[in-house]
Amino acid sequence: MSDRVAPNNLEAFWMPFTANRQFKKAPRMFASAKDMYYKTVDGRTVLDGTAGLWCVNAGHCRPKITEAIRAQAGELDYAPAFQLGHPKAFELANRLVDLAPQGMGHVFYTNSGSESVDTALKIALAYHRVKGQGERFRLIGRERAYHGINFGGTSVGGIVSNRKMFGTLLTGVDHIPHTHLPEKNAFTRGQPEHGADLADTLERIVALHDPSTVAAVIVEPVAGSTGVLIPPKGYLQRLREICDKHGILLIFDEVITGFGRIGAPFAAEYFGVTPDIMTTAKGLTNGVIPMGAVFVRDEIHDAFMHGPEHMIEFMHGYTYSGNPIASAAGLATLETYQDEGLLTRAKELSPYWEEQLHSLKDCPHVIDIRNLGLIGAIELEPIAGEPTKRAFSAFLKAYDDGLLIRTTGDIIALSPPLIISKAEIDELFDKLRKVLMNNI
Ligand code: PXG
Ligand code: PLP
Repeated sequence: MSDRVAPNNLEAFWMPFTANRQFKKAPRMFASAKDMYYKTVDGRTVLDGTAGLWCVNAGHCRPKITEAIRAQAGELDYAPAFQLGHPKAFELANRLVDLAPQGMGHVFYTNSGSESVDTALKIALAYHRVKGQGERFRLIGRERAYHGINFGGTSVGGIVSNRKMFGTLLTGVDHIPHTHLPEKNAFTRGQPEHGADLADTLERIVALHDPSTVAAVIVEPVAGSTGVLIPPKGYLQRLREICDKHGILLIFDEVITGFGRIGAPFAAEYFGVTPDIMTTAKGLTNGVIPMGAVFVRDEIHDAFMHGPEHMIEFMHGYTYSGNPIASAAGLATLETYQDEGLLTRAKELSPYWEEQLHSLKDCPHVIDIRNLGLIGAIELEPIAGEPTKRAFSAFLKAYDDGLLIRTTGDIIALSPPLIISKAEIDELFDKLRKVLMNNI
């Protein structure tokens, strides 16, 4: 039957997080990419203002990464992940823990941010159980959080539209408030002054449930998907203190912030707050091959290493955990980041980035601008009765004008590859200014 379907028919592919019917009427397709630019199938050039989906941190089609994948595919394509291994997965793990905060000496491999989050939640629950505290079963997330789309991540996540279709989700989950305070913090450059006290709500929620029943708190150090919420000064430190006080694990979801996005290898280092578990994916392989990694503190890992040595210590894993081609891509990606200083480049560029971004303040309908590292967000006033439409039409106009931006609700999020030059930052904001001035 399928041989009657024309190869370019768009129906069969049910696209993720996409308005399928609208897309298929007027598809937007990329044919190739190099460094900062995509080429569309109709030959137009599009500046990548979003590093794909926050993942192509070193820019597109970088030779070292491409070559590593090519070579690995011809040498060892797959090795079983359970009870067997291959050297590159171990080599990559060592390189990764070298970049991580002190004392986070172990990584568990996954294939995506969503899998990293569900893995982290399971490690947290199992850790308390192996420590004889199986009554710690509750998980705390935050309003507006995005932790991927698996059941655990959806449950601790706080984006209502991502949750409401899916029934009861995990039980024993609660949420602290988000930190978006536009009336106090609008147009802040870097970390906002107001809102650290919102962390104290954790103390109240924990008290409500009895602290000894809480396993873990998970937050994005900088919330990305929901439209870029920068943590108020002192907020993450306060969460850390409350978790420490009650023996609760703190998980940082660094799927977006990991690998240089805000000017340090990880947000944990940037903010000087060390979590117990850290989830990553995206930039780990420059987005080129699916791979994620969950970093854990040594004490957590070591707590599992008891009992008879022939027994599996943690009943969890994926067919593709530490896949050889993904491992090779990861090693080549880290080499590229290190060769080019990309893990700290956002720090050098961020003053220029911030200046150009905030120059859009006077464009019509702009109600807030926020930034950190090489992340920027422009919040637009929604069209009355038609939320999301203004930002989405900006996205469509920008795409037509040769600029890729990302929108969520009425917020434009920007996160270019970390190789972006000042001239390309100028090009990005020139194009965006034209879009915003153009009656959207
Ligand atoms: N945690 C965080 C903090 C994320 O940002 C995930 C988990 C899930 O990762 P996977 O690899 O399963 O998608 C993410 C993913 C956007 C956008 O435009 C953000 C993500 C994915 C796609 C689009 O903001 N974040
Ligand atoms: N479903 C079935 C029937 C399986 O056999 C497996 C893995 O063996 C899975 C799901 C999980 O797949 P993965 O390990 O790729 O996450």
